[in-house]
Amino acid sequence: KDYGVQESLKRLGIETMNQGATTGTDWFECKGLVSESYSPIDGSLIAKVQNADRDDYEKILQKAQEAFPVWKKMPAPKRGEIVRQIGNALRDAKEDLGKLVTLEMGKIYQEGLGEVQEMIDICDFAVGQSRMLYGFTMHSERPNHKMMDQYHPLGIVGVISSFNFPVAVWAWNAMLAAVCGDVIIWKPSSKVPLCAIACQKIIQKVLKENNVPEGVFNLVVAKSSVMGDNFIEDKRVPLISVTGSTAIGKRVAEKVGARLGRTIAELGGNNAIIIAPSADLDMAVPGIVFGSVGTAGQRCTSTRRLIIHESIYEDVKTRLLNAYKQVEGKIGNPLDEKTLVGPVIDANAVAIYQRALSEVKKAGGKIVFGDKTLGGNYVIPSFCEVENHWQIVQDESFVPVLYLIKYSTLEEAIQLHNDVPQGLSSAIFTLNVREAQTFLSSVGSDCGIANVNIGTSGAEIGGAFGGEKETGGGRESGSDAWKTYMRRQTNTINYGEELPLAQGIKFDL
Ligand code: UN1
Repeated sequence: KDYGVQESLKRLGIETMNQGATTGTDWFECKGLVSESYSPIDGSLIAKVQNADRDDYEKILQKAQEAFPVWKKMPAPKRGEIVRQIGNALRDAKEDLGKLVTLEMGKIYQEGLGEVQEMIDICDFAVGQSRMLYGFTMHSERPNHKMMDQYHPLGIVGVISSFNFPVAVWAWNAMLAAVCGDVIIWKPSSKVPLCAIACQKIIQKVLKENNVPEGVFNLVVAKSSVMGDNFIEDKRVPLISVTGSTAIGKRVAEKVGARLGRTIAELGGNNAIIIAPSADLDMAVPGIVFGSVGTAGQRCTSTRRLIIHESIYEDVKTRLLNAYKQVEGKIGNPLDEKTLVGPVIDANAVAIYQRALSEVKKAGGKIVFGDKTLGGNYVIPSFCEVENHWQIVQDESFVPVLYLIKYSTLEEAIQLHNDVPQGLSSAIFTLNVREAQTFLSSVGSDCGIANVNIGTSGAEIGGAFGGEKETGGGRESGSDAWKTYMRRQTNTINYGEELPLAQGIKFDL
């Protein structure tokens, strides 16, 4: 069954394999190697992609450089108008693009649609933001002086995105950067190039219709090994926003830091939920299950650890067992609307799943459910009883394996919670206001995201997204994350006829 996939690909302008290779740019043919994109659903070849080589990268970079002076001079609300139209074009393409996300990445269609919705939402957010690039005004200590902040466009923003959110995380970065007056070069994960090409086509159409230079939004499809360090070491790219593993992020941050460039790093998570004695378990269990098995455990916000009060531990375990059994019956083709869990991305992810579970067993843990592969890239989501300090529990395994840990006091729960290298997302289920507020206080969760009575994943675009410690420290998406995409300037203006110095210094000539 095709689920209308071929029709969607056609409407998105993705040429399938029989028609030669699809390229990442609209305005010239790249000359790099031809790579292939396979669907994790059944391992079939979707299309071939003509990659960029180093010369192509140079051409694309120049195109971006040419576009920047034009784009940055356009008033911000006018840039917002272009982003508004991009949002509408994404609305029109929502089903097709959502289907392509499912086909190429393997998340269920509902989540594919949700991901495109995130793009639409950030477009709307960015349109509003384009009229709110606010700075403060300050009262000067000197007479007849005034002071203010200004935010100016920064330049070329590099976006390196990961396979698990092939389109949304790029959009968080790109749409904000665009209203800020920056131009964007996107290097998507080489596991999901077609999603990026489809977005690029949608955007280029809008740019063309509005006579905006094509170099405002650029796409470089290339293997990291081919691009080498060109991109991250390139001084012409003042900001690199990277999403991926902690190992990748460290490397990018080192290279960009060495040239004193700016980075936004959104890296690994080891997200936990504390289940307190008063928790409403009818709410908590679906929250846990969506967080741990949703997207087949491949969100950076996926729930990896459950820290459960001893008085309700057995009850939670039984309820989870029932829920996971139901999920087991709904593993399969993610295009099928009855499916809740699709495949993991590739054979390597299956191996990570197997390794995680065998490490748990080696350490003396107990696997309560799962520990079974189903052929292809399909695995049964698993949960097990572990100790927090075990190396395997300290690491982020990007697969649907959930760890259960018992606690007796809230203090102990928070200590276990924070005792991992990562710090992205966290949650507590409790009806006790003291516990909830303690969890959100300075002695509570050390993560960038801390929730009460909802799970760790599925954040809205309106909040700043990112985390602490090995998660990298950057913030993307909502709140005032836009400021990172701009160059800040403090202005002092003297409208008087004297030249008093600050701090009352006398300097008489
Ligand atoms: C990611 O996995 O890189 O909060 C991003 C969430 C989504 C974004 C996840 N809105 O789960």
